[in-house]
Amino acid sequence: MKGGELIAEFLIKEKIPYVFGICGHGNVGILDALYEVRDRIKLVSPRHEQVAGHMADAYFRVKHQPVATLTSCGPGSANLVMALAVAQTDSSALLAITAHVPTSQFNRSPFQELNRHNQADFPNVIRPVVKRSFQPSRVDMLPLALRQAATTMTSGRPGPVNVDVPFNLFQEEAEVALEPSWDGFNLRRSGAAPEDVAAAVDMIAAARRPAIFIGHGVTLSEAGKELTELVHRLGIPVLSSPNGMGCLHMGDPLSLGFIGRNGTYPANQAGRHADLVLAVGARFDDRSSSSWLPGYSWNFPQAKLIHVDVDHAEIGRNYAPDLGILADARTFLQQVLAELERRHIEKGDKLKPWHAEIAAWRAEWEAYTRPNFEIHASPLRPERVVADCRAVLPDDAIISLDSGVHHNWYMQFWEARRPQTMLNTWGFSGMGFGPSGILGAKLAAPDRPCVAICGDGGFTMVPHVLCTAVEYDIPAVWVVWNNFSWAAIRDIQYGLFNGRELGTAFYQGPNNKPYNPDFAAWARACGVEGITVTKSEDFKGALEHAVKLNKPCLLDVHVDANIRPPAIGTWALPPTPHKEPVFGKKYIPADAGGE
Ligand SMILES: Cc1ncc(C[n+]2csc(CCOP(=O)(O)OP(=O)(O)O)c2C)c(N)n1
Ligand SMILES: [Mg+2]
Repeated sequence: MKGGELIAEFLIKEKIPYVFGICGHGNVGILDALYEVRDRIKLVSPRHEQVAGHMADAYFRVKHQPVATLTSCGPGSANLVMALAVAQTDSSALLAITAHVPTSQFNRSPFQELNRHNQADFPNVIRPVVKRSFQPSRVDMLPLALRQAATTMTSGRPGPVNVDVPFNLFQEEAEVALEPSWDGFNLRRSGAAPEDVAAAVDMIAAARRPAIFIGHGVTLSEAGKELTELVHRLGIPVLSSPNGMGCLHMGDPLSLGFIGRNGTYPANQAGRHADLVLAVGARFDDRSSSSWLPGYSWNFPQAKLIHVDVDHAEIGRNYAPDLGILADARTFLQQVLAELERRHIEKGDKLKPWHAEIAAWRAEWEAYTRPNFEIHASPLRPERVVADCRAVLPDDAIISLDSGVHHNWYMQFWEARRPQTMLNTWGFSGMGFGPSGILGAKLAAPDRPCVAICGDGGFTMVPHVLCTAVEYDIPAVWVVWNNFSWAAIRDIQYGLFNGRELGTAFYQGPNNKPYNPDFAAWARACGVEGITVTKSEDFKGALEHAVKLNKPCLLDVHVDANIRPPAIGTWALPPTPHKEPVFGKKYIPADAGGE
């Protein structure tokens, strides 16, 4: 069998229905093998390798089944780095097959070989952004490499894995057979030690102001049901990082939303005042911890911390836990539920004062924010875009967000109602993920509305996603949040550097007239329906139309750049002084020496 045929057979056997990739001289050998199996594996070729990577990443996040990317040697694969970084930092699995120069040409500096330090050195280019890279150099090395790659990407904490294949392997033949299939995702789950479960339940039962903090680990582990059961059984409020959103229905009275500068007031208050935090599959990064400044979002070590994760490296990375537990989120929650049952621990009245405090924070937050959701304006108020998306989109609709201030608004106000419905580039915040990922999401969930909400800047980085949607008939919707600026960065610049601005907005001409392309016309040029929305009264209907259309559609929505999301915690870039919250005061307990 030729190596290319073996790889194609592997993809079929492992039920990988899609390869997202772009051709190059390095991978024509395997394209020919994919031609043979084109009825069973569909090749989708976007116009940029970064898009291919984000599509595969989003496909996994929606379906929890990995797909593959295919890129050529040198520049084609170099274009993939960004997408791998996004997948790596958000623990998303994809199989990146990269092609390389023939082994007989290693170290001769053929076209596109990077070899200053080591032959065919692409695996070193991507080392920090993959879980593992494999470089088989003979056809008979492929079966093992493929099985190990597949197992690595989906076991433990998932992540992107690379198989780098020299050109000749696609064409050379050997007596080879595939190794047994890998187990698949989420099949081997680790549990906590019984004494850790008992200790965790002791701490939970003793707490008077407990809070649960969830992250992507809960989503990846598909532990929404167990989480909801625990939360309802004991009445513990939940704070969520963006990639954990929807594991608990965010309309639930115990769902307080995101914590940190762009979080909600009730979430930050609960974090500041909690006496016990149970963190599950969450990692206390700077944005969900107000850059670890005590009293802004969390109050460790005054609060006790139980930190549960499948990855040792995340347990206690930023806050030393009182109890660190290495376990799969769902298994751990099942163990806790069983222990509660065994000890007959129920909700009781002891959390009533805590619930009353939370209800009061909620009411303050509602009174502060709600009126802005009712205001109609041109350009649109950001709140209206969020509210109308929520009103129009069904609970199972998928939204993908990009990096930017539009994302901050969704972190603070989006109400995800199901797991795996809100896709965020959280760890790396790579612009391009939102508008590209939605194509992969739609292929993973063809019967559900899939809407990208992305900045005008971010969309302009990958506008060719429209061509791919047309070529492959992928009816995704893009809401371009058009504020004529790199607004997230413009606002940081304004805030930290006395209102001076350079390089953070789009202008034309000597008078700095705001500039952007006509996005709707651009869409039409690609064969996509494009609608410009300049006033809030028109947005809801336009979105309804776009979702019903069942064809790709772009809405160019002019949003007011000068209305900023209320900062609740803080975010620090030392040594520059950080800003204080605009609403509510940070809480420093008396024994920490006052404010
Ligand atoms: C590829 C990439 N380049 C630069 C950045 C830094 N960055 C973060 S947000 C942002 C501005 C985003 O502008 P836009 O897409 O218009 O979104 P807005 O903030 O206006 O909502 C930039 C440049 C990034 N995260 N990713
Ligand atoms: Mg913008």
